[in-house]
Amino acid sequence: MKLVVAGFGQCGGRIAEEFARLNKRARRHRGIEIVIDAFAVNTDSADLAGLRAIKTDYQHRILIGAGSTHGHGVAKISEAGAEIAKEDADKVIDAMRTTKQFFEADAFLLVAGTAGGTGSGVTPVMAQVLKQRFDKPVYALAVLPFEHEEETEERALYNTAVFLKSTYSVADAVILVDNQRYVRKDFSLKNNLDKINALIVEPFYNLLCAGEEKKVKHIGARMLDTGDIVNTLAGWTAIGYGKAPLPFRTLLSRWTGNFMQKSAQTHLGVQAMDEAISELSIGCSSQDACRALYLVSAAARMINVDLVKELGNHLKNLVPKAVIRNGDYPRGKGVLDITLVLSELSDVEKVRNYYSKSVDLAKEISKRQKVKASKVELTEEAGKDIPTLL
Ligand SMILES: Nc1nc2c(ncn2[C@@H]2O[C@H](COP(=O)(O)OP(=O)(O)OP(=O)(O)O)[C@@H](O)[C@H]2O)c(=O)[nH]1
Ligand SMILES: [Mg+2]
Repeated sequence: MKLVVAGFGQCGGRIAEEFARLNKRARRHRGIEIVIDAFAVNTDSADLAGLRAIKTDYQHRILIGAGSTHGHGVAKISEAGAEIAKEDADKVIDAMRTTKQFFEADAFLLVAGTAGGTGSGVTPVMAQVLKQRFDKPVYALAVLPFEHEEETEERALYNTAVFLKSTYSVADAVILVDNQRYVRKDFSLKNNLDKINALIVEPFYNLLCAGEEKKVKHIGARMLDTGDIVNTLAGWTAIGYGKAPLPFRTLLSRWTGNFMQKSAQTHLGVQAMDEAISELSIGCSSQDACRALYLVSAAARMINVDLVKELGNHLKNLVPKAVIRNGDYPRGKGVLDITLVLSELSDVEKVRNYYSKSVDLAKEISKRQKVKASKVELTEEAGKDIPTLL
């Protein structure tokens, strides 16, 4: 599957950049393209300048709203981000169209942190415009705030709720990524975000590559292609990745017909699947998924009918309501890995909480805006008899 990736705001831009890196890796190691082009869009010129892997020209690092913000950002006001996007959407689309293979893309992936003003305001508007202009799926990758941000910044909650409601109503799927789930004790603060971003995009590597393989030896018995992904992604979505290192003896042995060995392989597969479930990008109940997809990837001799069947049975128990699609991808040597997508989730507790916590906030924020406006009227009224020098 080939994507056009656009990141909005600082977080979006940095993750779009990680997708550009993923493409370089696919090209170098596998000779295939999975990201046709990657763009970063921001109201803040300093954020755009800080990127590394996005091409440096103004058609890839796109500054919007310069007329109103002068390149200084919208300071967490998502309404301002949305207004700017309505005015400057054409600028972004014109830049995207300059990409040579633009029309070869299978889908758009729009990425943003939901807590800031630019990403949360611009993304839903761009998703709507892209849906209106092109006949391609539009997916959003929504990065939810860390716990400490939710506790201390009311705007983080409010922007997230507004983003989720608006984007869900226009995009084909919203892939939820909870920043808090990626925090690891062994990450130092400085390179924390870089590591988190790498972890966020990793599950997309095999998923996007599998259907683009041209060499027969890397094409599975059941190849997972773009159609499988498009038919799986719908509504609220979680993605996960798990791997099981192959024991030394399995690596050495060329004979896979042995019963003991087969059951050991199946066990590894189930282990990787369980890790993928526990490492999903958002906490959710697998029982709520109406669609699911898994891709098993390992050396060709490791993948056999029994393994695929066992994994299917295992997943069916975990996601009883879901239509399950699957594929195998003969790639790699020392590890067996599973990419898992749970989609069309009928409930996500975190989303429900954002909505319920933001109802009062929405009232409060609109009240404050009215008070501000009436104060302006008041000072104008009070000063009406004072002469002006202008
Ligand atoms: N995973 C991840 N999260 C990030 C990154 N940068 C910022 N965030 C998170 O994204 C949210 C803030 O969004 P930003 O992207 O900084 O804000 P913005 O969209 O640029 O909006 P404004 O700066 O308000 O105009 C917070 O929850 C941050 O924790 C990043 O590189 N990776
Ligand atoms: Mg910013």
